[in-house]
Amino acid sequence: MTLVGVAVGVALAVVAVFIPWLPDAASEQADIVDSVYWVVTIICVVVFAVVAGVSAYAVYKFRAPPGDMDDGSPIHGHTGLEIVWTLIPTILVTGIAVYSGVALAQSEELPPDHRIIEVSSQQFAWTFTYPDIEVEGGRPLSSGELVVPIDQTIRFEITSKDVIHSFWVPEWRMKQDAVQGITTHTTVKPTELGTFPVICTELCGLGHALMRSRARVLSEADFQAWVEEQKRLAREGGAIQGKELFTQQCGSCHTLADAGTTGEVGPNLDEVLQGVDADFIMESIVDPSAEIAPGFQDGVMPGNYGEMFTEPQLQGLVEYLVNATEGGAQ
Ligand code: HEC
Ligand SMILES: [Cu+2]
Repeated sequence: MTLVGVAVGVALAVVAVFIPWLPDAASEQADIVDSVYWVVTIICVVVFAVVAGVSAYAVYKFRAPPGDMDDGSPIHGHTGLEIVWTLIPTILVTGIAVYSGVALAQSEELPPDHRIIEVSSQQFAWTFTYPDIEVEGGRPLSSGELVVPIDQTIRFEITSKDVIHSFWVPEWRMKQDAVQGITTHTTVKPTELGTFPVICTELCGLGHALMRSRARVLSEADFQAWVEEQKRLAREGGAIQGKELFTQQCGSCHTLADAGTTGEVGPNLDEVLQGVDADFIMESIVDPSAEIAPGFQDGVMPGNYGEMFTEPQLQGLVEYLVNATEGGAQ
């Protein structure tokens, strides 16, 4: 009976292992997490198969013949069996706990040359701040997309301005809640170049499904070039930079023909910005709660653009929106 169970278990485990269920593993942590995941999955599949196989066999083998209305024979337990089915799970569960603990400790190991990136979340946007990179005006570089160099360990310091969110890049595997009032952490060492989604994986309100950004993993040289470009943008502002900012930060919620964006969470800016002036646009960006566009809700548009963007960036954004909508009795 047990042999049948074991055979089914092995067959199912083979199926489980050879179908690519998981996203690519693009960080050192991903390999560690995946090992734990597969070891636990295989143990579960085998245990399930043994139990289900034995049960199914017993149901068939010991079924009552038609018309048999007798009671079953009285059974008083079996000490040997009971010891075995207590001992095996105890050993398995303890083993899994120790193995997971070691994996967790390994994945959070921080080499001395790690980089810190602050992840700030709010309904419904991510802001990534690089505390050791300074831009115009002495403020730290911050960005709506996460850009990191490859092969460098990053310690993410995660906070929330409102409800609980959760920071997750599936290809990196590490996932950490963002909770108002405390700073949580996670560690990732990206090992693959490319662009990956940043997802909020804690239901956080109306715009939860749109609370996405992207993580770009660049070579060290490209990363430095990106940093220089960000510094230049922060210094110069201007309508061209405004367009880029708009596409990156605002397009997921707003439709604007000139930028080719089609978001529908907020008002269609091609329509609502007709004939409004630059001051109104500036106020709408830095203080979206001051006036709520009819038919829309307060608290959906992020309220921190005033802190996130430099003055030249804000000016550039407004200038761009005025031009793009041909509104603006400047
Ligand atoms: C998460 C979705 C979201 C994002 C991201 C977002 N907005 Fe909004 N926006 C809204 C919503 C919803 C409203 C309507 C409620 C209000 O007026 O606050 C709005 C209102 C506005 C208005 C005022 C429209 C009017 O007629 O009152 C402007 C201008 C605007 N957004 C520009 C921007 C810009 C520029 C950005 C990027 C820096 C941006 N928004 C990012 C959702 C968003
Ligand atoms: Cu969220």
